[in-house]
Amino acid sequence: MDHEAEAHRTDLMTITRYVLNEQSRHQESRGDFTILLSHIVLGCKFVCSAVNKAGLAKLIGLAGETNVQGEEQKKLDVLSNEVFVKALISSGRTCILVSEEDEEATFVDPSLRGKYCVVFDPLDGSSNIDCGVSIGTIFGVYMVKDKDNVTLDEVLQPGKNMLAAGYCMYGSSCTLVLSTGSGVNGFTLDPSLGEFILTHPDIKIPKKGKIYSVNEGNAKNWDGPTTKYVEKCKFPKDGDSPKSLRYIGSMVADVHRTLLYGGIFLYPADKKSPNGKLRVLYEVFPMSFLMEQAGGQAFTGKQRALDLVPTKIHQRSPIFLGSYDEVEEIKALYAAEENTA
Ligand code: AFP
Repeated sequence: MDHEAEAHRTDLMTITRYVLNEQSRHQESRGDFTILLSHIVLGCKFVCSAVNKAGLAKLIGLAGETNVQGEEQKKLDVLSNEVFVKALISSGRTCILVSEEDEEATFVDPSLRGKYCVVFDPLDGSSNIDCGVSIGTIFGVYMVKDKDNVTLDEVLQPGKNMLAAGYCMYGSSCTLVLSTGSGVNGFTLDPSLGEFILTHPDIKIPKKGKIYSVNEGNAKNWDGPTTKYVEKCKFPKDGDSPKSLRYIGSMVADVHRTLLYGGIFLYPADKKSPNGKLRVLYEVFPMSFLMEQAGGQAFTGKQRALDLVPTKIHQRSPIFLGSYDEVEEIKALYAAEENTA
């Protein structure tokens, strides 16, 4: 019997235990972040369960449709948003919420206010729901200076000011990946315990990768550097093997694979969408934060993604993120183009 492995199996590091351990390293900490995170985790567990039951419970459908009982059905993304908004407000630790589902930011009632702002996409990849492909929740956390005097500027901050970021992927297993600014850790939901257990400690993205991930259907409208990079992935001139293409169309799933196996995920600008498609606050920033924390890079085509200062809550940006060396290549192609302009 492998006693060491056995000891490991019986000494479970849950996400709450992990964050409490982290908290104990900061004497000034009063446990507010642990409480906030436990509410985010609750939202993830609820959405995971709803996603798993979606077909059975007839949760899939258009918002506003009625089911056979004549009750109004809620589309999964609408339901997920409601669950997260309520969980975050009831934590008593938030003051501003920005959700992909809501046009305006939510300012929490002063009586329930705490010091954190949470930006999130409650159910990213929702066009994949109906065919059972992996989808996820993405979130980022900022801290305000004065919770009694908050303005929208508190969330219009560069991503490098985030305190924590993460995502939860609802796939063949439910995996929550989190960074509080000192590395990246992955936790998998054990459905029998109802607990997220540390299964991927200290994730580091491989420095180079053999996979590229992009919607090639947009290729005819790409700019020069993106076209050159993808051409090189397919027809390398330096004797390397061509890279494999993997594209799910769910950012959480594509980024999760990139984080674990290495490679690059790109959603570039194109002639039709000069700002790309993905949203800065709750897609680009949290994923860029995680990539950097895991040793990779994230670039917008112009600058380090985490240096971008958003001016609108639902702003979009092109994004190239993944293994350090792959993003380095993209940066060199953009720099070369600028020099010839
Ligand atoms: P949906 O939520 O509409 O499915 O969009 C998903 C997403 O925001 C992101 O998760 C994907 O990476 C990206 O869009 C896919 O976009 P394309 O369908 O244009 O490739």
